[in-house]
Amino acid sequence: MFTVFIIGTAGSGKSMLTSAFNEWLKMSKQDVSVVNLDPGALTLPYTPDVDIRDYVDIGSLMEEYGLGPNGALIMAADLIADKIEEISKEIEDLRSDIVLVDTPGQMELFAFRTSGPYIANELTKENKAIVYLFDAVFSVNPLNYVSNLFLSSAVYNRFFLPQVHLLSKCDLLPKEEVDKIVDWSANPKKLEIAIEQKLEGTKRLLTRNMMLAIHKLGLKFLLIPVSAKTNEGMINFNMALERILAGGDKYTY
Ligand SMILES: Nc1nc2c(ncn2[C@@H]2O[C@H](COP(=O)(O)OP(=O)(O)OP(=O)(O)O)[C@@H](O)[C@H]2O)c(=O)[nH]1
Ligand SMILES: [Mg+2]
Repeated sequence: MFTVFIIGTAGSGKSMLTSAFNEWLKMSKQDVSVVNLDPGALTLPYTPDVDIRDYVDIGSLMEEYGLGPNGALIMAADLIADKIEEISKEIEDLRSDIVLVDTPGQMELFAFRTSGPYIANELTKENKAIVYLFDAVFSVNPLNYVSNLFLSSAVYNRFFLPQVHLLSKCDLLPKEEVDKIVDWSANPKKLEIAIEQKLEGTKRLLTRNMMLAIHKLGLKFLLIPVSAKTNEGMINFNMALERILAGGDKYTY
């Protein structure tokens, strides 16, 4: 069983991508299941096979403990960690070849508190990967793009799992803009030029130094443009995952 965690900032398109990729894999005759790990989700664009909302209820936590929504989400994450064996068994019983896990909207809850990496670790012991989403519209600005680079490095530093980087919602940008951002991800010199051209003063200085720091760490974040709306890029995305998880083979024969 291969498990794929979809991570990204709030609204970056995690749930839609989970849904679209699930459908796409099903069409390619792959044995796939979907897990919703977001206790705060009100509606989802897919029907989860395992749903964390069956284990914790944000509404009653808020009521019972007098918490705000974020306090309740933090408490929920700890409760989920306590029930991890049960949840893990429910996932295992699906006996799927590939499991897509949609993670909480508030990325920091999953990525930066101890419960998230614990959950990821305990949920399944087998082959895992992380898919990190860069929202295309947000990433047009080099300052935002570099901030996202930082966040994705922080995620990597937390989980130490193979990571695939996607430029999500690419249908919302003209092709030239998409190509430009992908170019930045492949070629730091191009990004440096964009920073010089588009930013000024302290912002320029800080962004450039942040970018150079990440580059120095030797972390590579080659972006694959995808759209959950048009299914553009799904083939490339899937190839990158197959390479990481299955050594280039299919998940299901
Ligand atoms: N045009 C376009 N819109 C998209 C795409 N993916 C997501 N969206 C829109 O972006 C918004 C957020 O999408 P979600 O999939 O809910 O994002 P999310 O990361 O799961 O959001 P949270 O879980 O609330 O943090 C919705 O309005 C989607 O319709 C895409 O590929 N193309
Ligand atoms: Mg979501």
